[in-house]
Amino acid sequence: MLNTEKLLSKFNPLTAEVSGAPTVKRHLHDLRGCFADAAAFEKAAAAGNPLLYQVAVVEPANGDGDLHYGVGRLMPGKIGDEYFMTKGHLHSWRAAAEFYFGLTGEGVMLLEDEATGESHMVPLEPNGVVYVPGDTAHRTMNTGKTPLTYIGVYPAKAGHDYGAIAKNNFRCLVLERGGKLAMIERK
Ligand code: PAN
Ligand code: ZN
Repeated sequence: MLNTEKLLSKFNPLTAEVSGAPTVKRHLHDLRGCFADAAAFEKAAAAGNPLLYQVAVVEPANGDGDLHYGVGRLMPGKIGDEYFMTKGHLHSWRAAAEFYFGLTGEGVMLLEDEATGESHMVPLEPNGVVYVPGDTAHRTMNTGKTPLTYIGVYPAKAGHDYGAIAKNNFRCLVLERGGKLAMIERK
């Protein structure tokens, strides 16, 4: 049995901090290649390198059946018409699914079946839980005006594979069109 410290962790839903857990930070320059409007990206990148998101990662154990979770905080903002987003990834162990629990703010998740490219845009909001099936690339976008916070729970052995997305990006993008959210195919 794990010790009490590992059996209980406490997250702050506003700051996405977990005491004792390491936090990964991603800044604008880390997202080079993710946004469709390259000129808008370069303009913003020349002006600065703000924090776009951070994730506190809680890893109590690493056995076959164990679970990990991350608490994410994604800032509001846009590059061109596209909302601030996470890099997005597949799990290295492709079969690994994940639950995302919305905590604060307004966002969406872009889910893309690796084999077929079938894509879905699913709201990520307080009291909403998004199921990310296995073999599905996933990316989170903040579509609101305040920080978006959420928890993702995944198998300890899931692993993160950023390679395919870094190479080909997602098939679709999510943007604001005439004041509305739209998912469109990348040209
Ligand atoms: C999440 C993500 C988190 C950051 O914990 O890792 O939202 O997104 P990127 O990892 O794509 O930068 C998760 O899905 N874990 O599996
Ligand atoms: Zn994941």
